[in-house]
Amino acid sequence: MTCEAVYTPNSYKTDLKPVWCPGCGDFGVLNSLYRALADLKCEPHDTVVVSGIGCSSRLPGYVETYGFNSLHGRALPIATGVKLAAPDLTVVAVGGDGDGIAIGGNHFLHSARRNLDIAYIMMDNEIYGLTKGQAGPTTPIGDKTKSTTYGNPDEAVDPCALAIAFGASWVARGFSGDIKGTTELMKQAIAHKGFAFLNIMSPCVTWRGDDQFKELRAKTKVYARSGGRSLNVTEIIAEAARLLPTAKLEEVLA
Ligand SMILES: Cc1ncc(C[n+]2csc(CCOP(=O)(O)OP(=O)(O)O)c2C)c(N)n1
Ligand code: SF4
Ligand SMILES: [Mg+2]
Repeated sequence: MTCEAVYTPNSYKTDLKPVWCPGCGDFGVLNSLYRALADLKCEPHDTVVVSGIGCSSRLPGYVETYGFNSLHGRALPIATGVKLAAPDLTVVAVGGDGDGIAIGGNHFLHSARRNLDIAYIMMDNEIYGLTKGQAGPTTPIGDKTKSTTYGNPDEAVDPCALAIAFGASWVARGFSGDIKGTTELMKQAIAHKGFAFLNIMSPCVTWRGDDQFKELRAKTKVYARSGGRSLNVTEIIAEAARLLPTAKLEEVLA
């Protein structure tokens, strides 16, 4: 007789209490991940959560699986090593926009291109949170931050568009304030066989103010492309079409 373990979201909580600021969007991401792991019945001993450095990169310490809080920008090389050494493990890489698009940008592009079976969850607050609020690659043009007191002079990068351009086989964008929707996207990303990129807009209440929550919710949109394996592509493309201006949609899906 075999006995299947029963997992609930609480099964994945560790004794560590998150040190994020009250109201940080990353709480929503963490709670969604607990739910997704439970729904997928991920065995903690067969699951690894790998991060770089940043507020968001503290997340592996709060998840009762194997975990690795590594170096700034290096979540994906380490996740790649784990997956190559032990292909049967479920590998989830997590981190911030700075970690994944600035210092780790090159790893992000080539991880998408290699299409290894890794789910990459980016907590995008459009800022360097841990180092006290400097502008990063996803900070909108014109935004005033600690390092751009007269307004950010640079155009922001769209991480989803980059992932699609480099061949990621599953791409989506969520919002940390929408736990139900984010959980669903995480389940799809983790179940997807190939590189799945999930860009979760996750407000930094300390360095971006209360309005960022509202702005990010309004901006949240979904892009997706699939190699035809585990996604209902029609559904996702329809969602993208609903949310994006036609010109942008054509550009992204071309
Ligand atoms: C090699 C290296 N360069 C710079 C830093 C300083 N540093 C730590 S976290 C960080 C940026 C964090 O921003 P992000 O990845 O977006 O995470 P967040 O804190 O916003 O969640 C930087 C520049 C570092 N730790 N290591
Ligand atoms: S500084 Fe910002 S990103 Fe970091 S824990 Fe606080 S609210 Fe979250
Ligand atoms: Mg950030």
